[in-house]
Amino acid sequence: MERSRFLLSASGALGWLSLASRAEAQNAILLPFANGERPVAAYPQKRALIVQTTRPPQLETPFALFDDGAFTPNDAFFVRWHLAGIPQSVDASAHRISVTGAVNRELSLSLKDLGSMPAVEVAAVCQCSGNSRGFFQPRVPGGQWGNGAMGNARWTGVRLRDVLARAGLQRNAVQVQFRGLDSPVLVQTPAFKKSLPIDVAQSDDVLVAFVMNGEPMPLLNGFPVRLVVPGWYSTYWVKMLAQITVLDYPDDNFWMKTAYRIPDTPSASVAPGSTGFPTVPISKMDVRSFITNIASGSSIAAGPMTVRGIAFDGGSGVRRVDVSFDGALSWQRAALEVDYGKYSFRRWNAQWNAEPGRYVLAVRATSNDGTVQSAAPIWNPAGYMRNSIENYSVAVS
Ligand SMILES: Nc1nc2c(c(=O)[nH]1)N[C@H]1C(S)=C(S)[C@@H](COP(=O)(O)O)O[C@H]1N2
Ligand SMILES: [Mo]
Repeated sequence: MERSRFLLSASGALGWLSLASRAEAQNAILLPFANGERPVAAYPQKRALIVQTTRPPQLETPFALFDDGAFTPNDAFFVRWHLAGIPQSVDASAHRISVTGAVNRELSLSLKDLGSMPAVEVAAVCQCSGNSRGFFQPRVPGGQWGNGAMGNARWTGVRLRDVLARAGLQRNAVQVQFRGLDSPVLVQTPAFKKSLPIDVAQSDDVLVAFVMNGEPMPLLNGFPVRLVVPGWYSTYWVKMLAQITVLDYPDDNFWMKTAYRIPDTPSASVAPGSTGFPTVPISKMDVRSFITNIASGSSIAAGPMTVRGIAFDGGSGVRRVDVSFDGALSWQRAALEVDYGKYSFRRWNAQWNAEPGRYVLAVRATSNDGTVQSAAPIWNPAGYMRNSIENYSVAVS
């Protein structure tokens, strides 16, 4: 009761008729690769973020913010849309999600309907497949993100499985397709639709979520309701969810068949320049770790200090984190902080007695499934899934 009232009272109307002109450019930031200069601007419901593109809006979280805590505040959460036709407001009380296709009963669900179903909460990292693409060598086309196209939030919603059970799956169902309220500007552009295999769609943790960190989600992050697929890259986390279609055939729409595919090789890596290799749809995230309180290229004061950071993977959880203060020659085990679940950022810390000099710090995570980050960079033509060990040059004086 409480929850559905809270949901319906939120309007989601921003009046962002011209986002680009309303976003006041406050200053600029330099991402650490060639052509890395970006404006920094505050969009509606957002604090100042790094502007990658304005139409559609693509905003990156400044990396220093990840040092503030294990969860990324809603107003600091990155934003990525493919198509420029994004509603400027959504009336939550009128919003419906249709469930059609290979089902026994077609449904049209309101948020109130969802509010009457059992609610679950999961802490999960939402990371763009192309996070860190700007660091690919050789460079690849696509959004030149630094490391801030990711965030961690507590997502509350109902299980997709429960929604599908209400409709009743037919025996020939093989995938479930999702579409939001956004649409292409040109008729030739394919609408953004993503599909999950039927077993993933019915797993415990996939949610139709309407609350993000205890609040309605910002319009730019999918108000009033989005799909949450913990452990999987956020291309599947369809925002402003409006249509669920159960398919009895594998989805061959552009966003499944052509885009968001990775080489069918270990670590999704091929020799730079390769073409014509077999591909599979991108799915689970690989293991990553970062230092959050020291930026590469910075100068710090000598003395004992705590080095902090975050680690995560595609849902097995973080087993251990090691830090190096000598350019990956020797490693020191870091202490893992509070465990918010296997899909969440896991904070870690390590003690360092920093003596004057120049250092290369490095951090390496091992996941519970036994995967360890590698020093070797991966390469693929779309710039997906970067996860090599991060290095940080630091001057201590
Ligand atoms: N409706 C809709 N949902 C979408 C997209 C989109 O273009 N339209 N982009 C996807 C991609 S590629 C990413 S990385 C995430 C970004 O989620 P965020 O904007 O909340 O950070 O949304 C996903 N969901
Ligand atoms: Mo993405």
